[in-house]
Amino acid sequence: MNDTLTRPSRPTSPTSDPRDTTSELDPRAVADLVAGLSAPQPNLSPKYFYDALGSKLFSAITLLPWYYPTRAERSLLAEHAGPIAGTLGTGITLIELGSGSSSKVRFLLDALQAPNAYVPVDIDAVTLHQTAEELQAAYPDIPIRPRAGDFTRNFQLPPGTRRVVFYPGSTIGNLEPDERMLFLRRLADQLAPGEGMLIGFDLVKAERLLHDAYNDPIGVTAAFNKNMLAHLNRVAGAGFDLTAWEHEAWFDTERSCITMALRAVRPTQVSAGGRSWHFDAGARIRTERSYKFTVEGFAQVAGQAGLQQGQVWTGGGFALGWYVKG
Ligand code: SAH
Ligand code: AVI
Repeated sequence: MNDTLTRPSRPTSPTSDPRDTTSELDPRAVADLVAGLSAPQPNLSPKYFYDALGSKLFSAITLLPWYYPTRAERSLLAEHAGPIAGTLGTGITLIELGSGSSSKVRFLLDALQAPNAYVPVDIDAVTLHQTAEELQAAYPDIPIRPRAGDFTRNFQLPPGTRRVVFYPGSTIGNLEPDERMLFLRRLADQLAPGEGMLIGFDLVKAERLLHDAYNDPIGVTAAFNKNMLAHLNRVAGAGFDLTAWEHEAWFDTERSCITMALRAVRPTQVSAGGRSWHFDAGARIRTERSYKFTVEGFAQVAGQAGLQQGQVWTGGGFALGWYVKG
């Protein structure tokens, strides 16, 4: 037997989803890329992490021993499913923002009394529709109505009986404070009195734990971070050289957030939308901020958006709170 490893005869394409054969560019992604790279401190929105591969890399992150938030939130949901379902109420329309693999919602769907419908919303349409199909098979009596799209862009809540917005994962922590406020206000304005949001958010904790959660030694977080460049090469025609950038993540004490960035390991060029940018070795592009909160601080944010804090369940350095429209 010949056990020599063979190389593929052609180099594989740098696309992040090998099944995607489209070459059409997304004009919004091109505009975001041009604006982000032209900023005094170059930055790209974390929403560009999530193509089909990015969603899978995120799922892999959730299995890492160092990434505590997913395990902590799942434990809260498992432990308090009954009281949480009681708080949310009977016959609700459950809308999940950033549903991803929709694995956490199963705790709620198992515990809720006669939910009217489940509406998962996600920017990664491939993962969204695959997951919705699996979920529909597992919960044949609950209508599952997936909606693909960017929830930060003029998102309209679907109509329904007593709507509850489930926003887990501390995905809210990836919005900047001004975006977060606008976003929560826009949602709160659409809710009727008594409707509300069940929000998962990460708590401030020892810097070492935070650092390790975003700097895993296996390199999954680094791959997740770099996949954004592969995604933008595909959808925005960005000419990122994937070998020229490395992952960085550190805790920013002043802002109380982890910042993730890609750092040029040598001088490199990027071109897109008829523009080009030069990055010196050591230059950074910020790709994500992940804000960490206190329960009191988050209650204030919610209050300013018109949502009143109800019960909050905490554990494992994570919080899951009910915020209701008054
Ligand atoms: N809720 C899951 C997944 C969190 S990862 C969990 O708690 O584990 C963040 C999810 O939000 C991803 O599935 C990503 O595709 C989605 N997402 C991020 N930004 C988004 C946006 N602007 N609009 C819609 N979905 C978004
Ligand atoms: C989805 N979001 C809340 C994750 C976070 O922790 O900010 C994304 C992530 N970034 C690196 N690891 C995980």
